[in-house]
Amino acid sequence: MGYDFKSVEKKWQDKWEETGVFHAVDFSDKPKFYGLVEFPYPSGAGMHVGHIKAYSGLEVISRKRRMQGYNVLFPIGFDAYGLPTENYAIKTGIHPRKVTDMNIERFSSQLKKVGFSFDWTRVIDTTQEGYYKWTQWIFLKMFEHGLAFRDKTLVNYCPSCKVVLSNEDSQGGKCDICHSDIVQKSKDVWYLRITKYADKLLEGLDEVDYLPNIKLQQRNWIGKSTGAFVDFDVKGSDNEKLKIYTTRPDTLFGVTFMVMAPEHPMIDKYADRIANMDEITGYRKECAKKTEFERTQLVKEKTGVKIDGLSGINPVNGKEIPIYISDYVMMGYGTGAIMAVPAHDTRDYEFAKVFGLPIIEVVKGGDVTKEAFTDCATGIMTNSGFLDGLTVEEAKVKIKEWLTENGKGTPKVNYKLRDWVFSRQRYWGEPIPIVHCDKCGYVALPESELPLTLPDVESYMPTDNGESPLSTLDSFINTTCPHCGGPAKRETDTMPQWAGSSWYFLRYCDPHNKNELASKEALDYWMPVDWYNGGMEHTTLHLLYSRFWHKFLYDIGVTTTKEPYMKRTSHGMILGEDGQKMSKSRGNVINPDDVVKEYGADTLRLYEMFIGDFEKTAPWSPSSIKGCKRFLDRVWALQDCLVEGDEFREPLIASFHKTIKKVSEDIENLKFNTAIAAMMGLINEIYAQGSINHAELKTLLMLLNPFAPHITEEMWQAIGCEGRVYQQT
Ligand code: ANZ
Ligand code: ZN
Repeated sequence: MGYDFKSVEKKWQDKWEETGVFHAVDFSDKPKFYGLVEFPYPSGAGMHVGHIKAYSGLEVISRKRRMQGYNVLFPIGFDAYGLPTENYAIKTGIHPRKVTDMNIERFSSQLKKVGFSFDWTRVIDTTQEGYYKWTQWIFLKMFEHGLAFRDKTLVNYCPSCKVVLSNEDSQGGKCDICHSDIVQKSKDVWYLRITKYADKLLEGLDEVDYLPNIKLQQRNWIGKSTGAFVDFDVKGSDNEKLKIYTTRPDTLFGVTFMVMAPEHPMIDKYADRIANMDEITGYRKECAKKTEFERTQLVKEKTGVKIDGLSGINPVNGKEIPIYISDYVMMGYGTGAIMAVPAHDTRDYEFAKVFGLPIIEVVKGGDVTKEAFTDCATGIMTNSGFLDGLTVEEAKVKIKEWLTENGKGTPKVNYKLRDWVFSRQRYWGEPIPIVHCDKCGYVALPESELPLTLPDVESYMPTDNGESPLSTLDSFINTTCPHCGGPAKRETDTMPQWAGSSWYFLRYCDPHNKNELASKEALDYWMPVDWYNGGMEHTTLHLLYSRFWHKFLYDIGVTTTKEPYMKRTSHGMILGEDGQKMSKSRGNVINPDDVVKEYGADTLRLYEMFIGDFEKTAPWSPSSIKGCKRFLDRVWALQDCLVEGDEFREPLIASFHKTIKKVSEDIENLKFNTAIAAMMGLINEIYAQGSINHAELKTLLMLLNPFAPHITEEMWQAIGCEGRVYQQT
């Protein structure tokens, strides 16, 4: 008897939907489990096989949790604001609203065809007024608490997308969206003061169970370092001090030159005393063309210009120190100037070699005639006056005391983390609910005026001047000041795509609430997320941003837990058959619809869990899909050798218990592939044995159900078992 997956899968999917069996129950007495997957961006390309893998991990775990007696919340939604939709809309002339609705519908039907056990009553779409009202509300709260502010700054500007990008959206000096080169442009923008939360974001990592490399990424991005500001007197000036930031004040005796960022304001201040100002101006012009990424790359040859007319005085020994400008020093970090210790810093070493500057060893242990000795955290000080003979650790303490006592410097903690550029000059995003009044400045809209709806416009083309398309809409811009009632103008920038995804996990707890972003009771019951799985590409920024918003909401009493996610894991990407990243241009993209059509949803699910280690990348393999299909056919055919019996029999009894243990444990450790392999092994043993009894088949169906829910429900019913598999314990 053949297995007709087409009609069977559809039948069960309809039943699940009609009966609402996977709806999460608010406030049930059962223990709760909140499993979260990263909600998709509903792109025009439809779903990717990578999405299936991304959701299958927690799908299996959620189904297992239900069978373990948990009340499970396993939601899905759509992160639907963003540039690709807007760009598509511009190209085709179809309004972004329409494009988004079409794409969401397509994604939903694709997800349902795979049989995921999502709670479809809690679907979120970040572009709906009922949702973004609260995104705007959170922004206003941040504004109220001084965490949203305006600043003029050099921003990363993509001339092709005509949009200002955050550093994270322009890594490598390229636009994340269109991959063109970024240029630097001065602009007034909205910022979120994430730096205020740097320490909380670091400390919180001790409370959560994230994969070690994910914690490391969070820590590195925050980049906390402990060091000191040191003041060098500037010779040739009136009492001027050149302040530097260093993590190694213990190496002060090894300073042989200093470097300022090309943009350093001291240069302009003393322009009339600098003999080679022309040369310096020329160098500065060259630097202005480069992105931060180009400037900080280690591999390139060091360049710079010596400032002729200014030099520093080393506070520890009174030595005169030449000052250079060079693009390897950034204006935006520390003080924009450094003391260079070529013996113990690689970049300084390279610079010293190019400019023929002296190299003085101050920590013993390396060979500084060959290279910088940087691995010197445990070394002994030398050539360092009153620090000689101390360990590096001791010297750090002593020099900080000395600097403080002598008024030459102060201990200082520094962070790599920058404030978050929160403005986008595009149409398809949440309007920023702020009004600008000539008298009152930037004024928040009252809460009663939320949501500030995105106007439904005919033209959402970017403007030529880099301003938002909303800036061309007089009816939108002109308003009255909520504070003084006088004429005022609305903010025309919109929020970045990161906004909607920074709090969506809260909305799932109470998605239809009209009065609050979610009720306290619902948040109390469901939060924190017990397990969050997503792509490795989101373990830095999305995780950091959403933890920041959550911590802020905790501080103002909205949320009840300090951290949003108790556990975070990541899955590996699925590559094309050729081992390359799947992409339209390479023509190696696999459409999940085709696989479902040919082999069925159970086979696709099983295959994606079997394809290799869940956390690693794996190439697509058609022959392996066929193997998974064959396995399911063999499971189906077990009905032909079914015999009576309500206990495991010798000699299968040990194998059954081993498989139960292995599948249960492997699922918890994301070892889905070996769990499936164990079931395949068991089936071989059963066939070797010649028969399977009722109790044995029931057990096998329960074990397999989280992976292949359709075929197992069908067989469960066919062999006359009570209830449904997902109701079993
Ligand atoms: C002297 C020194 C000696 C340094 C040594 C390092 C090793 P993190 O850990 O990233 O905070 N630095 C400071 N400000 C800079 C800027 N604006 N642009 C480029 N480099 C800058 O590193 C801080 C170190 O990076 C500082 O400590 C400084 O070099 C450099 F053996 O000072 B150090
Ligand atoms: Zn006003």
